[in-house]
Amino acid sequence: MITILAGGTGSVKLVRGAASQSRGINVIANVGDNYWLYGLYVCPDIDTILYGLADLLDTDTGWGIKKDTYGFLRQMEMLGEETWFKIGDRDAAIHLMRTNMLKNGKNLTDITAWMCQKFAIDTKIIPVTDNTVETRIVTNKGELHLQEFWVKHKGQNDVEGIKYIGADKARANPAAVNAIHDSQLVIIAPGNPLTSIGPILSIKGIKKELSKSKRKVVVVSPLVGNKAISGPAAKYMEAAGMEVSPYGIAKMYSDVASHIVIDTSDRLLTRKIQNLDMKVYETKIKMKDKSEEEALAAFILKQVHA
Ligand code: FO1
Repeated sequence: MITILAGGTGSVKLVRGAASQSRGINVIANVGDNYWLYGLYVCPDIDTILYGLADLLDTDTGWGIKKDTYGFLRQMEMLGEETWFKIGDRDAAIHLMRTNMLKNGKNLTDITAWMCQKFAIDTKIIPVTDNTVETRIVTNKGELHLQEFWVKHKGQNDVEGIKYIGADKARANPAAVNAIHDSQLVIIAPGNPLTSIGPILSIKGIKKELSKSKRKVVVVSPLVGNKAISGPAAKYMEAAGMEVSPYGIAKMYSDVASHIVIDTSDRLLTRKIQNLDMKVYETKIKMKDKSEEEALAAFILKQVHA
């Protein structure tokens, strides 16, 4: 059994690669990006994994459903609503069903399992918690929800810090804790360390189980050199006072992971990372197409052993 900790657009490629190599994959999904909009509960990271595995993901944007239409959004605009968050028509159906099921007393875990069944996905997508955890970006202009900072304001404000509101009270999903415990290998996907994986680690029960399982946990660097493969990871890492490099990544995860995969071009850092008591693997980590997703997943499954 293999478990992958995953956020959004950076993580889905590895999840897809792993699912092509092995059955019985569990994905523990971030919920910190979840956002209420027009009375609908949007779970971007769960949906990105869902659409990615169902081969429905819009791979140009990295989110949403490919070839979706935007009639619903145009109508909201006509009604005077803000439309900076682009919800497509088919995507909206997912949020609507989820919201109705929540209103009828179902929890996010059961709803997500039902969605996986509807999309005929045999990978298990497990929300890290059924409680609310909200990632907020502290900026020079005040605190913003991650979606407002990144999508509405286009990540323009200076970042002073990141908060995971509700994490201290959130109960780790027992299915997530069991998945970590029962897996031979746990992979931390190359997602944003502070806004995709950080909220997962901010939940005590998850961090504790990972620390206990450290010998079988491998992290895949989301950086090559001092640049994020995609998204604003470098900006957030700087604000958190971290070194923006695969070494900074290794340091952040060194209490929950004992293996790290870095890009071959970063091999000069291997020695320094080994001093953190981590085993280092060098390979090509950028995944530009399906064959590269499969190649990286196959490399990890073959090379990394507890
Ligand atoms: N990202 C954008 O940059 N612009 C959007 O309008 C946008 C809409 C959107 C709708 C549904 C969804 O599931 C994701 C969406 N995203 C959009 C992606 C999202 O903001 C983030 O990339 C993730 O939360 C990060 O993992």
